[in-house]
Amino acid sequence: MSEQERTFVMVKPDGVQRGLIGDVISRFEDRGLKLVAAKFKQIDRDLAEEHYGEHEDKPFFDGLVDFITSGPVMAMVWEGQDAVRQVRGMMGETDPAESAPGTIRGDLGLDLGRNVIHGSDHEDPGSNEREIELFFDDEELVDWERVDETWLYE
Ligand code: IDP
Repeated sequence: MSEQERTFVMVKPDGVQRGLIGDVISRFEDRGLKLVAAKFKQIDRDLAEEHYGEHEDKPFFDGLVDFITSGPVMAMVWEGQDAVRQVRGMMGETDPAESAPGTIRGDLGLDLGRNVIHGSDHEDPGSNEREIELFFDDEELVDWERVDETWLYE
């Protein structure tokens, strides 16, 4: 098996309200990724502002913080080979309107400000570890083996 990597994923409040948690989880499970942590929670403004800190100077920042704190989210950690980049590929582009059919945003969304899912950025090395630490304690990350791992990896 090659090197495994962990990535932080969150079904945003629009995805939760629209009943899309199961669909999103199924896609990652079917692909062969392994769920190592999950937490259904209401984000407060401090956590939202820290999570999206890189965007604090952007005009959409306040609206983004309002939105991400407007209802519960499903925060998760998924593990697998090249997981950060593979999950980003499965998500599609930031704007659902520019996302290919078959991707999560391309299948499940239409609007930039309601794009269903967050995933750590493969172009920002270390963002996966930072985001995982922000949302989860070490002991919440579960070490386990999928029974099909020998059939998923050479
Ligand atoms: P990403 O979620 O694909 O990584 P980022 O550029 O990191 O995209 O932006 C974070 C989030 O901020 C996006 O998912 C989207 O919800 C929101 N966002 C980004 N750009 C805009 C914008 O121009 N208008 C409104 N919301 C935006």
